Amino acid sequence: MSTEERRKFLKVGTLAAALGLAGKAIAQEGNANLDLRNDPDAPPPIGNASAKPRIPGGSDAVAEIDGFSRFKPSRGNDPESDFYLGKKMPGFRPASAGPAPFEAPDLDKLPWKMVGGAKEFHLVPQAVRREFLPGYFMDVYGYNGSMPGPTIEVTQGDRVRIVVTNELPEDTFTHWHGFELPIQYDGAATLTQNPIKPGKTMVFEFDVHEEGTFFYHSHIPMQEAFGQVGWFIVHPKKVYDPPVDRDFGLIFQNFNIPPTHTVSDSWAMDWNWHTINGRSGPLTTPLVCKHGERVRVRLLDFSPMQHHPIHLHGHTYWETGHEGARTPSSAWVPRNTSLVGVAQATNFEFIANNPGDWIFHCHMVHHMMNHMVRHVGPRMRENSNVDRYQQNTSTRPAVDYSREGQHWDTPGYPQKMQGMERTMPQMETLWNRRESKGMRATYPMAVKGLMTVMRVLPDDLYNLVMESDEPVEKGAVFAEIVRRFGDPSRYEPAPSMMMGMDDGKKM
Ligand SMILES: [Cu+2]
Repeated sequence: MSTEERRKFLKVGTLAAALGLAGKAIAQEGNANLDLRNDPDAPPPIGNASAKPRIPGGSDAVAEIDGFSRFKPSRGNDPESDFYLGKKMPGFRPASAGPAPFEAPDLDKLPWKMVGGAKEFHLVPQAVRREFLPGYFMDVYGYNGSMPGPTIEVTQGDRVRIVVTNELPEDTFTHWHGFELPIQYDGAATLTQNPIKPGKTMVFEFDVHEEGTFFYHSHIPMQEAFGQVGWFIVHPKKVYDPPVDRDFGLIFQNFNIPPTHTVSDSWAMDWNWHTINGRSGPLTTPLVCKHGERVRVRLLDFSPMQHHPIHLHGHTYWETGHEGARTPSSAWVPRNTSLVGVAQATNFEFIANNPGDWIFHCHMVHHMMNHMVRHVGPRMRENSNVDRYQQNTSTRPAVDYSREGQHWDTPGYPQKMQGMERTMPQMETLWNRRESKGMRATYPMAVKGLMTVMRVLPDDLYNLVMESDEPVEKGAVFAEIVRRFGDPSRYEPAPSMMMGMDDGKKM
C-alpha cells in the first residue's frame, strides 16, 4: 500500500474516531477550571475558548493517525509506523498548492524578473548597518542593505542569472554554496575567476537541477566573518511528501564586537554578539504557526568558528535533511536538539501539536547572552580612559561590585550583558511587534543571544495575533493558552516590576 493509499484508508478508517477523540479532548478542556486563581487580575479570556481544533476546509488532513494526534502532545503507537511522532503526517496545505512559501523572519526576499528565459536577480555586496538589538547598530558586511543578505528563492529546474555588482571598498567573490554548476561560476577566489573589483559587475548564469537548502556567501574569509551570507532556497519540482504548512529559515552567526565598538574583530577566536537572521534575542522575530500545522525549519550555521546545538522546546521533530540534500525518510532521525556545524544546514519538520510560546535556541551557554565581556577593570567611557586610569593606579579604587556611577558604568565592570537595560521606547519596540502580541510582558528577559520563540497558536488566537488589528493585552495569549491547554491552577503572572521599570501596572 502506498503512503497515499494508506492515508486515504486511514482517513476513512479513523476520521470518526479521530474527531470523536478531538471532541473529547476539548470537552475535557471545557470542563477544566478556567479560573486563573493565582491571579485575580489575570488578563480576561480572549478568542473563542470553546473553539475546537479544526481541519481547514479543503484539506484532506485528519486529526489522528496510528495514535499520533496533530492536536495534542502524543507519540503514536509504534516506532515503526510512518506516523510515529507525526513523521509522515501531512500538513493542512495540499501538495497540489505547491510548496509553502519560505519565510526567514527579519529578512527580505531578493526580487527577480524573467529576462531571456532566466530568473534574473541583482545582488549587491556592500557594507551595511544592522540593528542587532533596539538601539545597537553594528557595521557589518552584507548584500542589498541587509545582513544576512536577502533570500534567493527558486524552483528546481529554473535557470538563474545573478548579476553581482560589488559596492564594497575591496575585491569580492560570490560563491553559490552547494550548487553543482559550471566551474567558472563557482566563485572560488582566484582559483576559478578573477576578483570582482569595487564598482564592477559579474554575471553568473546556470541551470538549477538540484533541490534543497543552499546559500550564497563571499568567498573571502574575513568578509564571511563580517556577515556576508544569504539563503538560496530551491523548492523541489515535486512537493516534498509530506507537504508542510510553514517553511522557516534561521541563520545563526557570531561576532566579536568589543564594548564601545560597532565593528567586529573578524580575527578574534572569541565571540560575544550573536544573531539569528541578523538580530539578537529578543529582537529576533518569533516564528508563529497554527495548532496542528506541519512546520519545517531550516537551520544554517554561518558563524566563523562555532557550532550551535539548536534546541526546540515542547516538541519532538524529525531531521529531514541537511545542506546537501533531503534525507530519504527511512533515515530521518527524531530529535529535540540538532548540532549544526559551521556552513552546515539542518532541516527538521514537526506537527505543532502543543500550543504555547516555546523557546527555540542555541544551547551553548555563551551563545545565550549578548555582548558578554570578561574585562573587570579600567575600561572607562565618560570623562576617563585607560591611560588616565593607569597613570593614577596608586589611588585606583578597589574593585567594588556594588559601585555605581558614570565612571563605573561600563560593560566590563563588573561583567555584565550589554543590551539588558532598555529604555521604555526600546521595550515598546519589542512588545509592539505583531508576532509578539499577547506574550508575557517579561519575555524579552528570557530571549537573549541565539534565541527566538516558536509560537503555536490555536486558530482563533492565531487570527487575533497575525491577522487582526485588535489590541491584545500583554500576557493575554499566554494566559488563554494556560486556561485551555495548561494547568490554570499553577498560572503565574509576570511581575509588575522588571528591568528597573515600574509603571505601577501589571505588565
Ligand atoms: Cu551556539
